[in-house]
Amino acid sequence: MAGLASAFGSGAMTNSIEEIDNARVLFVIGSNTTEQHPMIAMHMLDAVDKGATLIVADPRKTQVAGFAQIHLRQKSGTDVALLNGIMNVIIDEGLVDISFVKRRTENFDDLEKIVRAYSPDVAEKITGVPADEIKRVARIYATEKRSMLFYSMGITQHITGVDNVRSCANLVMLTAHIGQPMTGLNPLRGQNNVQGACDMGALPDVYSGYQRVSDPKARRKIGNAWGRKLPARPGLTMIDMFDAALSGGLKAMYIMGENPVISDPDSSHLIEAIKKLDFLVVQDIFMSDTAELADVVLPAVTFAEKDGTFTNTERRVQKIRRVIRPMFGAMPDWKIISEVSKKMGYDMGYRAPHEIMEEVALLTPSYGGILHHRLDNFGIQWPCPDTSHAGTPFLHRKKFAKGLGTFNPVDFAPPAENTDAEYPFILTTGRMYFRYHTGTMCRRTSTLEREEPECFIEINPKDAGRLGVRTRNRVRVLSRRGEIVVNVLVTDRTPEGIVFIPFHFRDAAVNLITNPAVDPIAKIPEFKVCAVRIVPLIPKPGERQKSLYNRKEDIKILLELYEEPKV
Ligand SMILES: Nc1nc2c(c(=O)[nH]1)N[C@H]1C(S)=C(S)[C@@H](COP(=O)(O)OP(=O)(O)OC[C@H]3O[C@@H](n4cnc5c(=O)[nH]c(N)nc54)[C@H](O)[C@@H]3O)O[C@H]1N2
Ligand SMILES: Nc1nc2c(c(=O)[nH]1)N[C@H]1C(S)=C(S)[C@@H](COP(=O)(O)OP(=O)(O)OC[C@H]3O[C@@H](n4cnc5c(=O)[nH]c(N)nc54)[C@H](O)[C@@H]3O)O[C@H]1N2
Ligand SMILES: [Mo]
Repeated sequence: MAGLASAFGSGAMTNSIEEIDNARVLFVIGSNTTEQHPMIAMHMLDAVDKGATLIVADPRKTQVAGFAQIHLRQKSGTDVALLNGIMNVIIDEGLVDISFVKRRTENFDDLEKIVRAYSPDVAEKITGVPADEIKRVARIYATEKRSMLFYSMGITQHITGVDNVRSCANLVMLTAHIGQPMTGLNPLRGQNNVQGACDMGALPDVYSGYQRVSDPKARRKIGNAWGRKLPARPGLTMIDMFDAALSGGLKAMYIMGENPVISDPDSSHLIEAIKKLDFLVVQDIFMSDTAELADVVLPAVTFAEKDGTFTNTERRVQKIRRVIRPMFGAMPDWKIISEVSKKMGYDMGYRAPHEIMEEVALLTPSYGGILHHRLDNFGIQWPCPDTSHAGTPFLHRKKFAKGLGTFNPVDFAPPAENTDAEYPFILTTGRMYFRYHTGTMCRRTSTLEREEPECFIEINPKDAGRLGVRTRNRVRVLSRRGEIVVNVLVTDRTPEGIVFIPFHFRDAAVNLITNPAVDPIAKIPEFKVCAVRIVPLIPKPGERQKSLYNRKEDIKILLELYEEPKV
């Protein structure tokens, strides 16, 4: 999910969460912030209370859109056209920060050429957003100095994910909303430590700190520290790995902290690939759906049972501390990996997490001054080159990491799958407040479970009328990959022609029907757009609607969780 190349560096917030409070414009595109990043959303709502303008661009009427002064409801997968339209107005009306563009960027002429073709009227035709709204947003975002842009999966989970991020970067540079406090290009990263995992090189083409595997100097430096010659060729991405497993080129896999059986697109294809493997190891804190398919399951401990660090979306490295003793002989992930490595003939020699951090600091310029003993209070934001450095609240102050910021103009391209007579609806998928991903963790708490016990599909009232379905009716949802059965939720949260299903429910796993098409550069799947057909299911006379929990083992678990209401 990471490694999205931007015009000027790696994928973390350029600025800090605290700065949000005093920003004047918040442009939130493809992020359901109040539900998915509630702590960050609190800062946004504080800013709104102080008079900031909140602009949300999302096809769905999300909770955060309810707080916005302007809500742009573009058709799914048309963000490049929307952003080009906004930049067209900025150029046309002379709102470009010319001195910034001259001093700090390159390739403006190419951007101008492409963007000129996206007049507000052209952008309206593609996106469905009224031309006047596009003009209004362009003026507000460009003219206010303290304008912050935020994006999340609504921008990245497309075959044009990199194009979308590039368009956001183009907009930010065009208006000089970068390199100053209360500005910036701010991706809201997902998991507690996805930023840290990427920073540490859990990507196929980089070592820690985004030092490239293909760079002989980096390879030699790290190889020397480890006493091994390192391969010069980048590894495979996750999607490529499963394809290789399916074609027989990859024989064994070690999956750690991930439940791809539920979270990857087109999951029946994925399960087929897993079954072809000779050997599968899964390292998890619970028996996940993927662990059930493994030859060996290695039990890891949770965040509360280990020491170490997590790095959050604003690049802040924070210390975590063990508060309960590990149970059932489970071990921290680092320890399991070290033990496996030792058995395979290479002794990593770490005795505790702080020793690993010392090695990270030694080999990673941006983490050079980040050591456990310095993290006790508030943590430190990278880059932090040495132990006298206090960390970096916002990036790109004087120059971009690569020198000049490059405009990467992009043309609009449609999603991989379009609607037609057979599959007339666009399906978009995502999350909701009360659930966490595939449910291996959150399904174990009854307080969360009761909030939204079953999977649903959001359908606009007009579409529901045409289909003849009501809330809580059951429908089949079919794509070119497969089908699931879900409950209907009639709501104007989703616009006509678009339906939404959360991916949290294993009993109606939406990834059985999503499209595995990926962005050619970032290899991120197009979770946000595929084409589906909806078929109403009406119970026969005298029959009651069967529960979605229709598998034997699920009913058993369910009965254990419930008690009879007391009369
Ligand atoms: N409670 C809870 N919080 C979470 C998570 C969770 O599972 N549960 N997961 C965490 C993780 S790992 C992540 S990555 C984040 C994700 O956080 P978000 O990205 O905010 O969540 P999503 O629901 O995936 O999608 C965000 C929005 O994208 C919109 N969208 C769909 N198509 C398009 C489009 O074409 N363009 C635009 N602009 N928007 C579109 C959807 O309507 C949706 O509101 O949340 C994190 N926080
Ligand atoms: N349709 C659709 N699919 C999506 C998305 C979408 O928007 N739509 N979003 C995608 C995104 S952004 C994400 S991030 C993925 C998430 O997909 P996954 O990462 O596969 O989902 P999780 O349920 O978070 O699974 C994490 C696993 O890690 C385990 N775990 C937790 N803590 C630890 C630990 O400390 N050590 C170890 N070893 N294991 C641990 C949990 O028990 C769980 O089984 O889903 C992706 N899939
Ligand atoms: Mo994520």
